[in-house]
Amino acid sequence: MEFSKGFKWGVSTSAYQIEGAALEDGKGLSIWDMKCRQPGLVFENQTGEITCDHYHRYKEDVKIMKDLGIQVYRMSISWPRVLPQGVGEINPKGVDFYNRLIDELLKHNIEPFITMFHWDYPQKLYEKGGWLNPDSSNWFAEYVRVLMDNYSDRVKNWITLNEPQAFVRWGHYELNDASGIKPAFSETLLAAHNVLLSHGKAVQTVRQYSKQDAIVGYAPVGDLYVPYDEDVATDVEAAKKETFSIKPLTVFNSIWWMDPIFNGNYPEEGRKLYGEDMPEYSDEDMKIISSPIDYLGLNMYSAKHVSQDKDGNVIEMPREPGHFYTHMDSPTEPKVLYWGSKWFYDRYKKPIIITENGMPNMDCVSADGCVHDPQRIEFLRRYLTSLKKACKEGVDVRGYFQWSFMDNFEWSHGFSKRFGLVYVDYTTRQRIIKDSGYWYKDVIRTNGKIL
Ligand code: GCO
Repeated sequence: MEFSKGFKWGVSTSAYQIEGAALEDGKGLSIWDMKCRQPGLVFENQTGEITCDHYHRYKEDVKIMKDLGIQVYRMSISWPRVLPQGVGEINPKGVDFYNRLIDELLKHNIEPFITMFHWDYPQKLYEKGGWLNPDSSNWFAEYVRVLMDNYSDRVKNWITLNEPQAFVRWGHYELNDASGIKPAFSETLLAAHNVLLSHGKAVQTVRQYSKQDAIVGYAPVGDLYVPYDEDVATDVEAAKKETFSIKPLTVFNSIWWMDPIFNGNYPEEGRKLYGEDMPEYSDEDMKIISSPIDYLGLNMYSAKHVSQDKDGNVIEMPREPGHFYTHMDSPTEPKVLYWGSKWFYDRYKKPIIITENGMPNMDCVSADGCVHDPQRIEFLRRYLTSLKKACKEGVDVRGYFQWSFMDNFEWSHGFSKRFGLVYVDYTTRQRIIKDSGYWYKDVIRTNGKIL
C-alpha cells in the first residue's frame, strides 16, 4: 500500500540550528546567541554562530533536497534577523535572505512550510520580560505581519510556534539563566497563556494579511504514552488516559496546549490541579486563542509504554534488556506514530501533519567516504510503517517531516548529536548524503510503497 495521493514528504530544520551568520548583515541577537556565551550551558561551549553555514550555502542545500526528491521543506525564520529589536525597524538584508531562500526552493519545486518561531527569541524583547510581558502577544503579531507582507505572496503554509511546552519550560527561562533561578510555576502558566495568545494573534494576522489563502497550523510536543501490549484493551486505555493527562507543576503535556486552541478552553482537570497558580484571563483571550487552524502538527519521537494493574493504576513498564535506544538515551517507540496520530485526530478532528520525527545517531564518515547509518534507516522504517497503519485505518495524516534534513546544532547538546539525513563536517562544512538520505529518497519516490 502507498500513502494517500497528495501525502507530503518533507524534512525539517530551524534557523538557529543551521543558519550561522549569527552576527551578520544586521541580525539582532537572540536568547540563543546569549545562552551560548555562558560557559557550561552548551556541550563543550559550542555555539550556533556558524553551525552548518546554511546562510551562505543555502543554494547547495536546496540542491541536495532536490536530489533527494524532497517535496516540502519545514524551515523557520529567525525573528531577530528580520526585526533586530524584535519590533520596530525591519532589517532589509535579513528579509532579503529569506526571499532568496524561498525563491530558490520554489525554483526547485519544493514547497516551503515556515515555522514563525522556533526558539531564537529576540534578546531585546527577552530583556523586557519576554513572554511574561503583557505586550508579548502584540510583539509577535507585529512580527507575523512583517512575514505576511514580505513572503505570503509565495508562501502558503505556516506553523506558528514550535514546541511551546519546551521553550516555556526550558528555553525561555530555566536554561537561559546561569543563575539557575527557576521562575515560579504561576509565572510559567502566565508565560504559557501569553504564548497561546501569541499563537492566536498570529493566526488572525495570517488570515487578515496573507496575500493568498493560507494554511496555518501549530507544532506542539508533550509526553506521550503507548500501550505496552496493543492487544490488551486496558493497556490501550491506560496509555490514552496518560497521553491526555496533566501532571502537577509542569506544563509539559499535550492538552493544556491543544484544548484551548481546538475547544476554546483550558482543560478542567488542569485548572483544578493548577489552582491558585492559574493566571487571570478573559473570554476574549480564549476566543483569540481558539481562532480556527487548519491542522495539528505533532512532533513525536519517543513514548513511555504503560499497562494497568488490577486496581486500575497506570504502571510504566520497563524496557527489555538490549532495547533499541537512540544516541540521546531515549527508547525507540515506533508505535507512537500510530497511537499519537490516532488519538489526537479522534480528540480534535483536525488533519494531522507529523512536523518532526527522527533519530539522533553516532554517525561518522567511513573509509569509503560514505556515511552508513543503518540504525536510522531501521528507525525510520519502523516509525513510518506505524504511521502507515494509522493512515490505513482512516486517520487523516497529510504529511511527514523528518527531523532533520542535515546534522545541526542540537541546542544544549551542541554538535554532539547528529539527526540529519545529510552529514555535515563542521570543519570544512562539507555535506555528505547518508545512506538514510538515499533510502528516504526511495520512500518518497514510491510514496511509501517500499516500507
Ligand atoms: C525539538 C526541536 C528541534 C530539535 C529536535 C531534536 O524538538 O527539540 O523542535 O529543534 O532539534 O526535536 O531534539
